Amino acid sequence: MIRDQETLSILLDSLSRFVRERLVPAENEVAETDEIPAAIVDEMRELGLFGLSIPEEYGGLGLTMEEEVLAAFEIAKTSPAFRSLIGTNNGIGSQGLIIDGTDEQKHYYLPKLASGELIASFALTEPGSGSDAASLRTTAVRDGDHYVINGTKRFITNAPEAGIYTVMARTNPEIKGAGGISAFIVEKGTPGLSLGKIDKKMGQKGAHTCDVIFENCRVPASNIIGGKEDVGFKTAMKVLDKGRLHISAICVGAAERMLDDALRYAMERKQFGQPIAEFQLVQAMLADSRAEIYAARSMVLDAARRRDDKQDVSTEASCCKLFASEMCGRVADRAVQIHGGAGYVSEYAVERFYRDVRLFRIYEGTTQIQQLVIARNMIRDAGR
Ligand code: COS
Repeated sequence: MIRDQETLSILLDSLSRFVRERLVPAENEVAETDEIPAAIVDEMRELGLFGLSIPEEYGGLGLTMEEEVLAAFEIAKTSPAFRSLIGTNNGIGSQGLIIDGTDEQKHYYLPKLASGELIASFALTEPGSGSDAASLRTTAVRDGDHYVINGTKRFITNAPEAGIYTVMARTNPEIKGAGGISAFIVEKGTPGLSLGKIDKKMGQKGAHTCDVIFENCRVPASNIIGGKEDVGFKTAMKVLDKGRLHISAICVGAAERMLDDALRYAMERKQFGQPIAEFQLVQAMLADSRAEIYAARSMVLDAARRRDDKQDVSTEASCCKLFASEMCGRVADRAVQIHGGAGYVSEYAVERFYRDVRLFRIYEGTTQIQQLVIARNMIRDAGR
């Protein structure tokens, strides 16, 4: 749902320019230093990137899902680390509050997230609970007007930078599965909260993950999202429905970037007396990539429009995440292949992208979890 085409076009143009002129030239520095330069973070704040999908009444740009995926197509044409920094504020870090938070919680936290003053992160995964998220073991035990949280969360994106954590913890130990889980906002600096060392990842240098550890961490009872116990797993799943669409759009943008790089290389690189782009076997790789990107882009836009139309898009979001992330992996592989030996050395961005995009098939639900969600929903709907 595009509300105002002219304003959106201005936003997309300025994003595209920012990516081209500021972010792409800084990619190597970010990869080498594992840090996004502070000046760039400030510019991201000024552009409103931390609040793209936070409602306007809380200081964000309030983009609809369709507008957000169009913005994500642009942002993803550079290192995913830049997107990752703003991604949790717009996505999994803030959406729990936006979807299920109380008015008071929204008014208190969302303006700080929209401005980028606070970074949010989403703490669901644990050492023993990844795909089987409902088996999580972190506990939150009520003690007067507080909850006492104990447990460890793993691979938490932006945890080292975060000012608040959306934490899923078991408030009802009698219920082993999804039913006994609640979602909390925990602020940085709360006694009993500490961080593990930063994970050494295969790619996405500049985006940081680490363990978040809770040892008798006392959180005010008013910080339970929505003021309700035992509905936190559903909050997390609703958050992921939206997050999966966003990541799908990121897969499309990253694939477009890799294909642009591969096309440019194929037109410049000469072998057997002509540019390799003239060879039909190279053309096949270019054409298959173009067609698959187009398919993923169309799927993502369709699902985003349906979500704006208030439809349940759990199945569509999983279809998009499944197809777009696998597509992105295939495009990365072909882009390296087209670059030949040059694709294996770090002088070319495609070597870095190949490693960076591998994560897309894993986080916010693996490909196999998307298959499971799609098939389960099909069987449920057929039985109605
Ligand atoms: N929206 C709203 N509610 C949802 C939902 C959704 N998209 N998906 C599930 N629920 C509800 C179900 O309706 C069910 O509620 P009831 O018991 O009232 O019927 C409850 O949540 C439990 O769902 P379900 O029974 O499907 O849970 P399972 O444990 O069987 O499986 C999967 C859930 C596997 C789909 C879930 O654990 C998952 O998505 N895992 C991957 C986690 C992930 O993406 N991790 C990435 C880390 S975050 S970057």
